Amino acid sequence: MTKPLEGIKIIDFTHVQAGPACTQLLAWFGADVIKVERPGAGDVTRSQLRHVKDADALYFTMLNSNKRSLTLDTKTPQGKEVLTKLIKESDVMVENFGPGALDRMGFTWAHIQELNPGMILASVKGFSDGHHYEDLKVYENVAQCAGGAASTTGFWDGPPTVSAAALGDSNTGMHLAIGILTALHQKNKTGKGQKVAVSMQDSVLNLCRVKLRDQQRLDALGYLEEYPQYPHGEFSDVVPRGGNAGGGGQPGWVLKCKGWETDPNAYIYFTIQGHAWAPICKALGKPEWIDDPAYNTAIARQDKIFDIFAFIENWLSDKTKFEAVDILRKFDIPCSPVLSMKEIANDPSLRASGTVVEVDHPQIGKYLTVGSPIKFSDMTVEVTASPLLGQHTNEVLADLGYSQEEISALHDAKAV
Ligand code: CAO
Repeated sequence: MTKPLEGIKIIDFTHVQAGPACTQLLAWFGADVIKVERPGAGDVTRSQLRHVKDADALYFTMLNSNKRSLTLDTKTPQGKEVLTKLIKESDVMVENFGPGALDRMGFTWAHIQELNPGMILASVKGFSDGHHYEDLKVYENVAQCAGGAASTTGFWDGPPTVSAAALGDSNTGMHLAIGILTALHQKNKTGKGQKVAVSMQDSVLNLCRVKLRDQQRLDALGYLEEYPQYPHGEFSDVVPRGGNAGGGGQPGWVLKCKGWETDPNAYIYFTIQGHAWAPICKALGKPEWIDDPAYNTAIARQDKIFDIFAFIENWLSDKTKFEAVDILRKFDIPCSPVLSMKEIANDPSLRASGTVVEVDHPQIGKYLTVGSPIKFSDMTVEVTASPLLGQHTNEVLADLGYSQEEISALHDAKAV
């Protein structure tokens, strides 16, 4: 079975997480992704947080599966020549270097277009072109702070808080993948490539859009009715941190279940969605709340929301998080156990769906990774091991038409 992106050749000039997450996704879907890395060193994540001495670290293997690795020193004349050939033969080049690095290497967008007018150049930067911080190098948490996630995450009496989810890195990579596929679709019609640029700040903000909604509601009203601060707390002129309240507007909270005293994840997330109120009352054994005007609307409940949560916690106190969800699901109530990474790693459903996959690697043996979260009816995504540094150098050079002697000369010159 052919894969949808088979025949698309991608120069993967990415490192760390934001860029590699994008190109890994495209490789899963069939693109030939050639990871270009500096000889001797490679992507810095190969050696970051290793758990097996001298082997590629999980940080690398979990973001670079299904790719080929070409070592190339693009600052040498011979390395530039190889890159030039590669550009002429490829469809997409993806990079997430620091600002200006590609230009300093001699590969400006204008030059790339001269070499290959069909080329799609896809870039991740911390901030967008022309932004007053465009010169900054950026990592994950920097982007979460710049994109509005940190100021709106956490509890009102604590500091701004970053999320464990890679909102700045992998999320930006996913945005870039959408941009690349869009540009490829356009190229099918026009034959022309284009530059696709995604900033980490913008990608974080795109996920914080409801908080920009809330800022405007706050400006207009002076309060936000679904936040825990309403009606008793104080609002300033900026969107406050709402703890575990639902960001979209559905009041909910993380609630303790049986065993919370010793298990840090013995909790469920419980949403008091408007339409779920009647089933919730039935499940909790409080049918009298269904039509009681003091309880039957979200706004009526808000001033006693923590009393309601305390009542639910009392109901949960003799139930594990899994037992509680099994009861609540029968009433069609939106909820979930708070799952630890250990529980996720061992979840049979996630294994069966290919979302958690076991991969065999020549240096570190078997390890788990997150497979494609996107499922297709006509394609099963197979996750293969990430390449060792330079594993495909000779193969890629031969594909480009280099003879064995020329390949040896490139090695001797330390260009590959
Ligand atoms: N051959 C020769 N030189 C190479 C090379 C190769 N194959 N690959 C990279 N280099 C060079 C670059 O040309 C650059 O050289 P100059 O600065 O001298 O022009 C140099 O390596 C450093 O590149 P860099 O700026 O990308 O790397 P850094 O470690 O200093 O910064 C990072 C890392 C991530 C902060 C920066 O790349 C960045 O801001 N990227 C954009 C935002 C981003 O993607 N951040 C998320 C990363 S995931 O958390």
